Amino acid sequence: METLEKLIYDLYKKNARQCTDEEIYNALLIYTKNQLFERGYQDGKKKIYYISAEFLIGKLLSNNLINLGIYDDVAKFLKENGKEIAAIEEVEPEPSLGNGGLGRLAACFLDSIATLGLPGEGIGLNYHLGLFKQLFENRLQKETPNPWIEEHSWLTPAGVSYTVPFRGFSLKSSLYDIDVAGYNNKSIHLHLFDIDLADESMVHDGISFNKKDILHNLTLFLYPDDSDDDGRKLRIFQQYFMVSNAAQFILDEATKKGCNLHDLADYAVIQINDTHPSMVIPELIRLLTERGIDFDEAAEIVSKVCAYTNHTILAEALEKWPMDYLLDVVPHLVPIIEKLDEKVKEKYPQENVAIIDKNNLVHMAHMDIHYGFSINGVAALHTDILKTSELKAFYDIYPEKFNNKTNGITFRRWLMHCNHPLTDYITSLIGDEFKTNATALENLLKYKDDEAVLNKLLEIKTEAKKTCKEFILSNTGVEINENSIYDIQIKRLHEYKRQQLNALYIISKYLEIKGGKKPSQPVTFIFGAKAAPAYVIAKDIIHLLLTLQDLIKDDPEVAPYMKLVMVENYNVSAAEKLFPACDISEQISLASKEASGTGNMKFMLNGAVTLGTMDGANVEISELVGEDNIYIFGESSEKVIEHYEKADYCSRDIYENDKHIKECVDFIVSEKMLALGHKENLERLHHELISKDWFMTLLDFNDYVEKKDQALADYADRKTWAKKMLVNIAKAGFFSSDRTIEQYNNDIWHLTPAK
Ligand code: 8GP
Repeated sequence: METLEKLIYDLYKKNARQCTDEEIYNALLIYTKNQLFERGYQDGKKKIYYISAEFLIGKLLSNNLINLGIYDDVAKFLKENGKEIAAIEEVEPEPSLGNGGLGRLAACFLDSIATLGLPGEGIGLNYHLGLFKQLFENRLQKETPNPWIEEHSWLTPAGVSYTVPFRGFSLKSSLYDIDVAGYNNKSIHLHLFDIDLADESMVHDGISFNKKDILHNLTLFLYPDDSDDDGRKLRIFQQYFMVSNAAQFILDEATKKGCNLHDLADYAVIQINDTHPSMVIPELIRLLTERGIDFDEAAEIVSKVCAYTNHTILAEALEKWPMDYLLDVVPHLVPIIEKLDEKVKEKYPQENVAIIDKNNLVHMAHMDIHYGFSINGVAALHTDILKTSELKAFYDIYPEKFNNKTNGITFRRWLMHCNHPLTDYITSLIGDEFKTNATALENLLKYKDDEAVLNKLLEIKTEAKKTCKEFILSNTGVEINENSIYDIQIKRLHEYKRQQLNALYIISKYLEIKGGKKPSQPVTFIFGAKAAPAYVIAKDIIHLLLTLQDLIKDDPEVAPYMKLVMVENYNVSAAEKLFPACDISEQISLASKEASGTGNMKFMLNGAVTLGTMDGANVEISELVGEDNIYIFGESSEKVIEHYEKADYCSRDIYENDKHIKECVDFIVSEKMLALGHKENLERLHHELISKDWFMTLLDFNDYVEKKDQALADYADRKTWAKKMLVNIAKAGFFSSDRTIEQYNNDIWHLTPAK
């Protein structure tokens, strides 16, 4: 730590004890960046380029210190100087470069790529104001800008710039890099392209801005509001800017290493993360033909380089761009896309696999599948559904392209960084092999009847709950009971994820307590979720939760037995405080709709027990832990798909024929609720549940109540519960993103890891 001490003195002419937390943070930022630079970067002939609109990387300081192997030394040094590393962590702003699961997955993957010694890079955009910062005002979500870039930051200008052509003008890019450290290994780069003229001052009234002013707005926000034409076109501007820079960068790197373009596939493999980067296909073809390669060969080369990951089966999330938009923004890609489409139509004339459909919509996923060599889903069930229903027509043509890569999470962040006490305890029991070989966690199973171990696990959980209670108090102003059961649902807000189902359960408990039936154990229901700014019903659900939060908190008859808290601006930093503290993990999507989920994995790794449907990776979790260690409810995915096919689900029938359900649903618009909440929001949501309920909330309600009641009752038998916790932790090894990345590499990328 001498160099750190010296650096601090050189910077501030005083020693660490006399510095402010901000000064220490800045010194550590410089120190860590230097260490990463000295350690060097993964390199090799062939590289994986992971292109993604989102990288939800979270704060970087502690994670980098862990991966550099100096976390403990730095923490000790700080302590000796009267500082707490936790306080220093608070100084760091969280990069706002992502939204949800897909973005966080990309971040976990970069960590694992570096850790496994694979040559790779992430490529995305440098959004100045992020997604948005969520505020609660009047029990409604309000979006405000989320600036995160400071004068000193993890971004390093790379001195790289390209020209990106649009219709009628072009834009110059500037590249910024963030180093992503491997655990005990070299780093890789996250490359973030930006424009120099981005003008944050044009944003007013929350997150409104002139969507037409591309020269100044291009990199302001991730997922700008696409409820109008200009918003949708802005997304195309962003996507093309991202992939054109990526394509130019990749060709530059490859040619510098001796690639003659014909052999590009020996130098580069591109993973297209959902459809946002799909235009990289026509863009690469454009650049290759510009450099003298004929069209057919260019298309063939690109098809050997590009692989596509699908993250959702929700039709509205599979991007289809009107040809008119593309003509307006990137007319030079249009003849290329048309040619690609013609080639497809010659061979496969059926409408459902066309790139350009009869309404002149360009199906980005279809282009990826025809002109990529691999398509993968993100959990076993999801990949099965892709093959047998959503993308069946493509599976019939290209069975060899389809493969599954069940998602994973990096244990460096989601255990070692966010839960030091649990990490240390596991290490004391089974050594630290699990840090590089996650399945070694199974060695914990030999302690599953060891009372001392089980008690210690409970003790660690209780401590985490106390810490989390402090966080919740500062975030929401609500004091929760650390001896209550923590039941947590944290994820993007979407009707298919069914936060509304959880809310209906809470209403039913509320009514029970009011009717005199007190639960034997107090419960705290914790939520965290952002709703897309234009997603009306999702925002109504937030309003319902916030209204219930206040109703319950201020009712002395109910508050001692249950609380509901909704964390404001749920992000990675909040997640790191919530996962370790959870008892019951809510994974209650309508079966078939959640592609995988990754929060479910983080919870189990930190000793929470899942309450979930047979959806996404829940299916694999349940197979691993066995039925005694998970609570499963709800309709199966086959049945759900059948309901959609037959269009025979009618929520109103259920509502009218089940008194209890009717009572809970109607409570949303009861006098009590309307006295606190807004009529418009609550009535709209009430109406939606009765007249549509597209994600079949009412169908699963009774089964959910039964299983949730069971889980809450089982919690009382502390020893048996602790055993469930232990089994969940022990079986979480499969969900390490190191395993996932190894599979991507073995089956898709074929890179040679550094020794
Ligand atoms: C998510 C899926 O919803 C989730 O099941 C999966 O675990 C995760 O991707 C990683 O594979 N999808 C998204 O985050 C997503 O579709 N985001 C849209 C805003 C693009």
